[in-house]
Amino acid sequence: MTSNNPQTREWQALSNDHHLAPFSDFKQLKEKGPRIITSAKGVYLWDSEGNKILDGMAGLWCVAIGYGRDELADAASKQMRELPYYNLFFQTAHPPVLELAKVIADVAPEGMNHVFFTGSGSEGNDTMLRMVRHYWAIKGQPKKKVIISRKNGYHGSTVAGASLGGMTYMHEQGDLPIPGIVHIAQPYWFGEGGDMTSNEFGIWAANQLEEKILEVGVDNVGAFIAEPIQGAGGVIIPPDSYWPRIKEILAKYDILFVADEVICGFGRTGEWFGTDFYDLKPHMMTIAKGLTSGYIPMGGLIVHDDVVEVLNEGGDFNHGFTYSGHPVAAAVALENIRILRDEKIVERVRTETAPYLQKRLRELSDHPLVGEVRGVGLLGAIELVQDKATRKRYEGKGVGMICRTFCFENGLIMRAVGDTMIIAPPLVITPAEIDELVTKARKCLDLTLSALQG
Ligand code: PXG
Repeated sequence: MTSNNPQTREWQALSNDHHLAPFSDFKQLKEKGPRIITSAKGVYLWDSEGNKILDGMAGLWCVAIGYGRDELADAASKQMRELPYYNLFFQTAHPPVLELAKVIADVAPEGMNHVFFTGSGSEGNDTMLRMVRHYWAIKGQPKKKVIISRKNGYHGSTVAGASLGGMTYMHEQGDLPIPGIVHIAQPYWFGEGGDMTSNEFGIWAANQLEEKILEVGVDNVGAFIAEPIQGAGGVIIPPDSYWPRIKEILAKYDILFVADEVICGFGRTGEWFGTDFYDLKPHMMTIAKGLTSGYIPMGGLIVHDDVVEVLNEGGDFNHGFTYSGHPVAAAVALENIRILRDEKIVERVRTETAPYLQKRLRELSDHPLVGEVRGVGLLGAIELVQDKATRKRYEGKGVGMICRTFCFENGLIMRAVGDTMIIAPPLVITPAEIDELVTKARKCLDLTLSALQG
């Protein structure tokens, strides 16, 4: 409890007494007290101490159109007055969900024309797992149950989501993964590439998929799931050789390919989807986050026509949520996508702000702490190292956390994944705001270096 502000202290006391926060050490949070975020506009947040903070993470990778857009609030309010809730079970539907499914099909890659809605990305991936197994059962191959995923991938925090994900610290709590989910190496050259060149390593990592398919037996494998670019794992941009080799392997074996677009989707790479950026041609795409710019929870699974054709022959799909396709969420998503399209935000990322951010970020490569700067679109990662040439880390110093704390104190949200600093600002960030972000990032790198030397 560090604040002198009575209002902040009151909120922190409520946190201590009643709130259990996600992905947190409850006891440690009680000692430190949470920072209370009270309002936001554009790319900026304000906390209860009056600090203005540049949000380099778009909330949690989601606030694509920036904070404070009245149009989304108005869309929600209008829909709440007209039809605040109705379900999609028992042969009913409502206009916002139908219009939204059509608009998503318009912006999604060719053939991706059907959407199953959920309340989150995790539920989208639960839906995927059940739909993949249902699909193969309908096709008379019920043994094709195994889903291949990747170490250090992130696919959510439900039992299926956390199992699909490759976060060992999540698996350790509660006997995960569940049976039928196996993991292969990730294409993280900087961390795991050893003496290989980036492209050699990309081929090696992709070949792990083929090895795993052969080990499990193609008759037992239902699908491969991957993020086009791993987000929560530390903005892992695969080597150029990776996706082309994965595509060759997928073409060889009869399994489904699921692109988890929860972070890459809706413009983050400068294309509508990460699959457009890498030309991946998936059978299913998990979506959430940018779908509503985080203004209201919503996720879903976009499904290719070829898969739907099979599902159409399978009778009931016994799966769904009370809030599948919630009308208020659908109305907000519709307005969000209208803004993304009308204001040409994805095009602006591709042609203007992504090239500018990537150029400015790479200027940080000369900093003594920085081993690599990488990025695509409005995603960026900065690797903090002790020795640039050997990529040796500062072992046991928690450098990433030191840097993250300096960032917070200096008005910038930049996340730490281990000793990798990551950013994913709102898609509406301007060149001037990018300048501010990079200037603050350099200052915090300097402060981190001084702290390590002091
Ligand atoms: N897939 C991907 C690729 C994600 O990034 C999910 C699925 C799950 O979505 P929901 O809506 O169920 O959270 C995500 C979510 C982090 C962090 O630390 C990232 C996410 C969630 C929480 C923390 O970067 N991504």
